[in-house]
Amino acid sequence: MAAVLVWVVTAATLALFLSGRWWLPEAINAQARSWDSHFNLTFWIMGAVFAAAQLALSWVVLRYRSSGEPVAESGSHGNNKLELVWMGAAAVVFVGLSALSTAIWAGVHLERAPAGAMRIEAVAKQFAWNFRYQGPDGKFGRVKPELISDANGNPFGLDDTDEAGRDDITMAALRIPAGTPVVLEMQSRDVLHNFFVRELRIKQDLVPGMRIPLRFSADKPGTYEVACSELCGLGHHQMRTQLIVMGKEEFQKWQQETLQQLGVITAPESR
Ligand SMILES: [Cu+2]
Repeated sequence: MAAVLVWVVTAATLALFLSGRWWLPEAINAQARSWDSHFNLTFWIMGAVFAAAQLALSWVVLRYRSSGEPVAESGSHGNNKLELVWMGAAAVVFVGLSALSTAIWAGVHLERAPAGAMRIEAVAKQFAWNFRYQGPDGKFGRVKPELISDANGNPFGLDDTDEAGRDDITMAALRIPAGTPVVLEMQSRDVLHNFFVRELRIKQDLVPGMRIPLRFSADKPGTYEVACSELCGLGHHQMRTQLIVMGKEEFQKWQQETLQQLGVITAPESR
C-alpha cells in the first residue's frame, strides 16, 4: 500500500511539471534564455534523481514489507561504498551546476555595457517608480535634493535653471526600444527596493545612497510588469509599474511626441 502511494505521489509530481501548464513566462532576452536553459538542465537532472530515489524507496518498501514473521536479528549495517558514491555524485552535480551558472550571472551583472547603450535613470521611493531619459542633448540635467517634490511632479528634483535638464523626459513607466542595450542607473530615495521583471529573469536591489547600474536589453516588444520585490513598507504591494518594450521606430515617435509636449521641439505641422 505504502509503495503504491509513493508511485502515485511521484507520478503526480512529475506529471504536474511535465505538463508545462504552470511554467515561467516567456523570456525576452538572450540572458533570460540562458537562465532558462540552465534552469531546465538543473530541473531535468534533479527530476531524474527524484524519480530514481522514489522508485528505489518503493522497491525497498515492497521488498522488506512485513510478512507477519518476527524480524530477524541481523539487520543492515549500511553500505559505506554506496554512501560515498551517491554523496560524491551529489557534490559533483551541485558544484558543477553552480559553476556553470556563474558565467551567466557574471554576464548579467559584471559585463560592461556597449558604448552606444541608452542611459536611463530610475528612482524608487515608497511606493512608486520614476524613470528619466536624457533628451536629444545626451545629458542628464542637474538635480537638487531640495527640489524633489512629488506633489509638483518633480520626483527627481530637476533644476529648471539648468539648460541640460530642459529636454529630460521623466515617466512613471519604463519605455525602451527593442534590441537596444540599456543601462538603468538605479537609486532609492528611502529604503531598499528591488527592480524585478519576470520576463527578463532579473532582480536587482536598489540601495539608498548607491547608484547601481543594471544592464539589459529586451528583444520582444510588449508590456511587462515591473514589481518591487523587496518588502519596503505598507504600500509595497502597490509598488509596480510597466516595462514597455517598443519597436525602434515606435519608440522614436513616442520620444518626439513627448519632447513636443514638453515644448522642447516643435511639431513638424506647426512650423
Ligand atoms: Cu517594495
